[in-house]
Amino acid sequence: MTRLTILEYPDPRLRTVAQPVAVVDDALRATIDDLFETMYAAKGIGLAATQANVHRRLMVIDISEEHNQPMVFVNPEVFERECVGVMQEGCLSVPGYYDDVERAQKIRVRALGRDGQPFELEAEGLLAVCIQHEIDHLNGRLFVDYLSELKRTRVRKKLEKERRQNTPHTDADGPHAPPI
Ligand code: GNR
Ligand code: NI
Repeated sequence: MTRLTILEYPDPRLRTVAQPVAVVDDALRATIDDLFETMYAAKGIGLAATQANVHRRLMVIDISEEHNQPMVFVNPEVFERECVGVMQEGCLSVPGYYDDVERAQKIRVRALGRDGQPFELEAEGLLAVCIQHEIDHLNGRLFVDYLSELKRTRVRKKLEKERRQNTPHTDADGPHAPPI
C-alpha cells in the first residue's frame, strides 16, 4: 500500500475528465487500496482517483467514524435525484475551506464494486452529497465551482499564497541565476 499525493486547487490536473474503467483487475484493486490509505491518512470521508492524479472513473468513500464502512465505486452513475438541499462541504483538494453547496439529498447510484460486480444503491444525506462530490471530481469539477467567482478567486489566492510560502527556494531562483 502506498500513500498517494493529493492534488490541490488550482492544479490544472484536477480538471481532467477521468476515463471509464474497462476491467476491474488486481492492478485496479491495488490502486483502490492506495486510495483508501490516502483518504484515511488525510481524514477524508471520500477520495476520487482524480485527486491522486489517476484519471480513471474510480472513487472510494467511508463516512463512518470507525473507518469500517469502506465503499468502492467504479464507473459510478447517478440515475435518480430528489430533495434538493444545502450542505456544508469541504474537499481534501481545497484544504481549510468549507462552504454551502446545493445538491440532491437523495439519489440512486449504480457502479461496479471492488469485485467488478454491478450494484445499485440508494443514498441520502452526507453519503448522497459525498457521492455527487466525488463524481464531480471524476468530471474535473470541484465544489468551489458552485460558489461565486469572487469566493473562488479568494480561495485560489489564499491557497496559492500558502503554496508559495511552503515551497523551498534556492539561490538558483534568485535574480542572478545562470541561464540554463
Ligand atoms: O472529507 C471530505 N468531506 C466532505 C464533507 C462534505 C461534503 C463532501 C466531502 S468530501 C471530502 C473529501 C474529498 O475531498 N473528497 O473528494
Ligand atoms: Ni473533494
